[in-house]
Amino acid sequence: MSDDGKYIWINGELVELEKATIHFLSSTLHYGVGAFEGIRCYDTECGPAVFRLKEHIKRLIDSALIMGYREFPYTVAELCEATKKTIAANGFTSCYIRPLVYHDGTCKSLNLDNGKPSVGIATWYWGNYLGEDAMEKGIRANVSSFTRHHPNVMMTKAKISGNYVNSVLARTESARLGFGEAIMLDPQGYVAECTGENIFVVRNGNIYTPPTATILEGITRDSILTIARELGYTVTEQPVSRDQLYSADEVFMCGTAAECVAVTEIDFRTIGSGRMGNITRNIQKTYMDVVQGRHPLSKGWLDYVHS
Ligand code: PPE
Repeated sequence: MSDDGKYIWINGELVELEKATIHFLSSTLHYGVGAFEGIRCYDTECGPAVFRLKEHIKRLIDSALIMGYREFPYTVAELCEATKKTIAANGFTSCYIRPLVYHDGTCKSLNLDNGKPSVGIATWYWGNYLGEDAMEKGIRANVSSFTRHHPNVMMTKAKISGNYVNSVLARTESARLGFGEAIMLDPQGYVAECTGENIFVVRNGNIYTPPTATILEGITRDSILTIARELGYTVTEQPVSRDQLYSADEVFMCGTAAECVAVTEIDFRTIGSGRMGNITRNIQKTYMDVVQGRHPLSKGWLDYVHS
């Protein structure tokens, strides 16, 4: 089987991947007027299960509304069902899920009201986003020369397609410099997030993470706040400076695609021991137990595909 699912759900129909095309004049293609999600389905003892599906679909619809649509054609429940239907049709036991809201208007207008939202849901098999070894060995990161969005320039709570040009700039630069991921600072110069993950810092046994004012409110970040507190750690949401990263005992990043990955070096400075730290390991292990259905928290957060 190819890594890509054979069928894409588009506006209520399952369409073969090759036939799921969009018009060349689509304003989503020209201007980035789209909104998307990244969700994971895990292979659990009770069959395939989607992690925090409702929260992801709610954020998808919120992204579309933040972008300016005044009406959205589907409810959260309808798109949750559509997601499960797509996974089942493609026969995946585990996969990555990419719903996309795209504008069916053309590039001849910048007015969102000249068109309606369409929705597609794709699925594919995806290993770890930051590389095969990332989960065990961690990654090396740089602080990007590109600044993360100001929330009044691009709507940072929304996963708007066009927002990701900023991530592409930073990620491409980072890869060409030989790093595994870029850490981005907000317009005030504080640590914001990575190109596709949120970030946590461990100092003297306590955990810190930047507040949500300028960042994407990650669902993995939210899950890890709960997990870390359940494990007995103190977690504080407070501004983090670049040099607090350099002198941290541990740094880790988290997101749906990346899951939970240690950062062992930043801008050529070794973080802690230079290996994944104990707190990161503990949180990573618990997170993987939760998403794979082996933890009491799994119950409220997993949505079984064949229920
Ligand atoms: N910040 C950004 C900028 C971001 O893109 C993500 C997700 C997160 C934080 C973490 O959010 P959450 O997945 O809800 O915990 N990045 C997606 C991958 C981006 C890409 O398309 O590449 C993801 O993890 O699915």
